[in-house]
Amino acid sequence: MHLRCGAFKLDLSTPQVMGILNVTPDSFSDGGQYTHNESAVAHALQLIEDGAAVLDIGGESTRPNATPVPLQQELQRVIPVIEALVARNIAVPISIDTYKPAVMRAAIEAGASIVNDVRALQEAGAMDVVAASNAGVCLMHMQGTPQTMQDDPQYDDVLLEVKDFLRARRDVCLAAGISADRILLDPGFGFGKTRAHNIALARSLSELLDLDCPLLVGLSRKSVLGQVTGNDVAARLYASVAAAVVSAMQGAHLLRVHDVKATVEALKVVTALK
Ligand code: 7PJ
Repeated sequence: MHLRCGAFKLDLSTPQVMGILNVTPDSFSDGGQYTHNESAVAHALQLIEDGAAVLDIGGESTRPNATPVPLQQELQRVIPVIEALVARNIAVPISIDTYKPAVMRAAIEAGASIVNDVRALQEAGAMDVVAASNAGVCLMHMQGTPQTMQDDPQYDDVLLEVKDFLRARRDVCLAAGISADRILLDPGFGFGKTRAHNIALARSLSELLDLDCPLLVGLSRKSVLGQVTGNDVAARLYASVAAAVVSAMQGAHLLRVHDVKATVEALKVVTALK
């Protein structure tokens, strides 16, 4: 199993880590710490040293009720960081966490190799931007929008509905000429899901392997882990590592995490003992 993305062929035969690099001032867990270009670059280099196989750069928080960021501001946040990292010839692909086609295009031009889209390329023009590039793409499931998604999410069968959505979006990508080895699929933990929905999905993650694309899982520091442990966001490291381990045991290929060093080490044990 591998992912083709830009100039990279990412080996996913063992579970790998995508390190989160937020350059938003209001991200819920490390908001405000990495808004300056220099400190964002320094953090990114640390994540690579800690073993991240991908860096995921985001300039707009998608937490529930987050305020949308205007296009120009999002560009100003993320593009200089991508350019600075590309100029340093880093050895890992850069992923851009955005749903805006103009940000996707600018990020790819600046050297990003993966588009991580919580709206699964449903924004007008987004599919065309990715299809016209050689970037990889992560298609994530979300019910509703970040403004309203946690109000009262409802499913008849959460696994079936998430799986049908991901299959349909994958098929639209294939029809647009984006080959299956450029596509990551993600059930979107916390995006329009209750605690019960998140847990049901986590338990049946392996069912998504039928879709024949590598799976990305983002559970790091998320509220479901707070609900399970009673810990607030600053104290969810152990829970996050446990969630990454369980996900990898069920077949997840890429774990999107804040705590790269701890997760990379835990995943080495998964790989050795599985
Ligand atoms: C995810 C994401 C996720 C993907 C965020 C947070 C909220 N992208 N972006 N999957 N979550 N693909 O990190 O808690 O789960 S932002």
